[in-house]
Amino acid sequence: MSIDLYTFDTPNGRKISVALEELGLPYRVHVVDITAGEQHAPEFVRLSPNHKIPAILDPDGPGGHPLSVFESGAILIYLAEKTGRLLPADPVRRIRALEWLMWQVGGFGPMPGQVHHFIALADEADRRYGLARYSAETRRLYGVMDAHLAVHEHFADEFSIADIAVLGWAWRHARHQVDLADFPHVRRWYEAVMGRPAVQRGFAVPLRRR
Ligand SMILES: N[C@@H](CCC(=O)N[C@@H](CS)C(=O)NCC(=O)O)C(=O)O
Repeated sequence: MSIDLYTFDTPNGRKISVALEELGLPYRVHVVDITAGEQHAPEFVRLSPNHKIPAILDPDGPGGHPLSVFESGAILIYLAEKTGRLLPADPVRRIRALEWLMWQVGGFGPMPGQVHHFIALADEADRRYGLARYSAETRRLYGVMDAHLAVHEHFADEFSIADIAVLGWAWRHARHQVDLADFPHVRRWYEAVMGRPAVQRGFAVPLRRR
């Protein structure tokens, strides 16, 4: 049975279409147009009480019962555990993947997300402080990634849900005004994971109605 994916064409939304493609799980997309306020519709809030995409509904959850999941990090863990893939079973390798997954959800998402917000403000006085603060922190996070990827092929020991989580936001590097030429190890990793056929399918699936 297909998993119902409630999402939109955004960094957090793309993580899940990429993961579903990588895992080869059948799914149906339900576009939740957050620019039109559809994240506040009562039927969506029943799945995602934080009023944010993405969310999934798995009709074939544990015990054969339907299960809904919100928060992209939780969805990635759920899908990895459902399939036994993209999250190592070995406790040390598993925690390495979870560290970077949490790092993304807690930092490399909220920080570039603030850059996207402040950069769009028309008023220069409103824009200046927020853009300076969040751009600096976003660049610092790229530096953290670059140092890690200088000595690791992937975020964990192998391609995992941590790579997918980070990729959702690295995909928007131009929008938060980061030139990957400044972070050569991030660029090497980015080009490699973007070259994966399933990743390309996950970014190509239409997540907007128009
Ligand atoms: N921590 C959440 C963040 C989700 C999130 O921020 N989603 C954004 C789109 S990328 C959203 O739904 N925004 C709509 C709104 O804030 O009203 C996750 O990782 O799933």
